[in-house]
Amino acid sequence: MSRDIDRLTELLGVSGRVGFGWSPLGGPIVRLHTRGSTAEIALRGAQVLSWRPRDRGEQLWLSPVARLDGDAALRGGIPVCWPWFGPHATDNRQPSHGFVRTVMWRVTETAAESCSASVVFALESREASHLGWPHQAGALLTVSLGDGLTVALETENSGPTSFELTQALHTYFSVGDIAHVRVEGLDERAYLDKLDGNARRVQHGDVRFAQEVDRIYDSDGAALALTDDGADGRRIRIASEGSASTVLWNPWSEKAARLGDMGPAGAYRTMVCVETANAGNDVIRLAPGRRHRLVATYSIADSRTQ
Ligand code: TA6
Repeated sequence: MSRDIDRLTELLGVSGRVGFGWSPLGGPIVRLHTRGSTAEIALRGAQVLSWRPRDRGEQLWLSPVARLDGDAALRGGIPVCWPWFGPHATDNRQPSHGFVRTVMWRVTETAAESCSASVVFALESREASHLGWPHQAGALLTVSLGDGLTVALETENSGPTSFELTQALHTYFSVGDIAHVRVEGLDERAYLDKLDGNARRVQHGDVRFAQEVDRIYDSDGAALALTDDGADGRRIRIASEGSASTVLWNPWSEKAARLGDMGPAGAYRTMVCVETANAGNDVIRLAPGRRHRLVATYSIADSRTQ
């Protein structure tokens, strides 16, 4: 693999801006650098593992037991759930959240501009689906690092039949303590409560976390903000394109213990998932030759008013 890294560096590296290397988690990664900000993305799953904006610490959460060389999807960062979200609708042999989190994506492009650095990963469904998927599609994942971080997942239906696409950029944010965390922008929005048979409810005010939360909100492209009052009011703005739903998830203590890869007891208190998605009733029906882009853009707000 070191020869592959050398070759990627030769073909696609940009000195001081786009580098390739080996993560201590056990797999190849791309490192992006722009004006003091950095990001790291694993080739396995095209999974963002780290985002450190200039003069700020790590914004993403990684399980303390995260590995890139295991069989399971790495818990943390920004997993790519594609071409379905959650359990497969009809085939329980299929993996949850699709089949692209544990396969190597190809790096096809890199770029370094004055204010940004980016990398493009590509994958064809026929390369990745081990249990078979009755459609053909190509996926492109573009990560762009500037003052913020933008992740775009583009799907093209390259086959002869239409299919229903559900997906998510399943982002794990690092927080001081879940008890002091709020998600703003979903007031009066309806949501499906996955912990209560997908009961349909309405959100009142900011979303706070005092127990397991697993909800699919009809966010309809609303601008959101994750505020961590326990970490000097750190506030991350979350913008989206091509998404009408947002998933909020914290497993809390019992589910975290059952998952087995969340790390030590209490680790769940230091994370929250805010997932830019097409999930629940937000299903994309993609005709042959058509494309869809799902985009999440994260930026640090310097004050509570931004
Ligand atoms: O997005 C929330 C969710 O669907 C939860 O129900 C939980 O399953 C979580 O994703 C993690 O899924 P994973 O397959 O990564 O364990």
